[in-house]
Amino acid sequence: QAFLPLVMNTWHFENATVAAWDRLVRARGSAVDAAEAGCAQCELEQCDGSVGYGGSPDELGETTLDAMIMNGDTMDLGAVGNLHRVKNAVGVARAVMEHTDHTLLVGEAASAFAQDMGFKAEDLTTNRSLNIFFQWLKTNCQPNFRKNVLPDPSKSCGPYKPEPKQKWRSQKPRTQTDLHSHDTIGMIVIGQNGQVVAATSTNGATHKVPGRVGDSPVAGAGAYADSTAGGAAATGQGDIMMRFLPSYLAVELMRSGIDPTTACKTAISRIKKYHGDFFGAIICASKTGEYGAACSKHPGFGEFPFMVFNSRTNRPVMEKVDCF
Ligand code: SD4
Repeated sequence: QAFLPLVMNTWHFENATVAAWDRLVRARGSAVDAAEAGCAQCELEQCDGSVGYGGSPDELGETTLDAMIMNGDTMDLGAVGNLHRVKNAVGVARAVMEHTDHTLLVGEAASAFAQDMGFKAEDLTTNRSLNIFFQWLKTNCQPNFRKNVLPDPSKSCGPYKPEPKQKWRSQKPRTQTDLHSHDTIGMIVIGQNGQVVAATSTNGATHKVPGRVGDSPVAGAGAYADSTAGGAAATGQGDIMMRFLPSYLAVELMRSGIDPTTACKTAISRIKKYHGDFFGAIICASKTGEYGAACSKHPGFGEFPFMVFNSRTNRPVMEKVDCF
């Protein structure tokens, strides 16, 4: 049985769930307002260091952000990729949706747009992100690092390899926070009126090649919303996941009458066919508020937590799904 309204998000980011619910129900905001508020809460709190400023430094040590928001009533979408020096990436994504005819702005020009729209320019580097960067430099800086490129160690170190994250994941997590590091907030909000909105925000992959944009700001990859079918949002190895548009697939499966859990599983299975143990998860909700989730089993990642707040739970509840 389904219960609207619904707020649902990836991982255990409970304050984000509550922020979205408060905006939707207590402040009588729209589902767009709520999804923005939820993701913005994580950006502010730097959820697990993987959302917002001060996390996932790239090969040059800089933190950049990816975010999107999609309105399933109008099918409008705004997104930013590789956003520099602006903390509130989901706010900028909403500005792209509401103040331009475009869908996705990237890089320095996206930052210039953000500043034009009144967002503050600030350094996204913190002691924490610098430490991560310098630790990585110590072990990974090889001068002649990219094929057919003359060595220029002053420029960058690399090549980018996701190993540090995978190695880290296969270790026993030390704390609850460690367990969930390096993850994106993906949120689905369905208003009482049936409006489906999906949003994401992340600082992406650690030690990425500068310029890399992940799945989170890509329509149908990081998230998708269509009020005539449902919504979905993904987290995990975006470089792989974005090739399969898992959020779009899940929403289309729900449109055809498939239940949300099966839709999520099918979207993950499609990727597993080619990448047996990729790291990734997806949450799905049908337009009536039924929901489900699925994740791919990966060393050190056997279950995936997600948050649900609806008129039945009447409070934020963390649920878990076993990965397969
Ligand atoms: C990305 N999907 O940029 C994001 C990061 C993430 O777990 O969710 N990591 O690839």
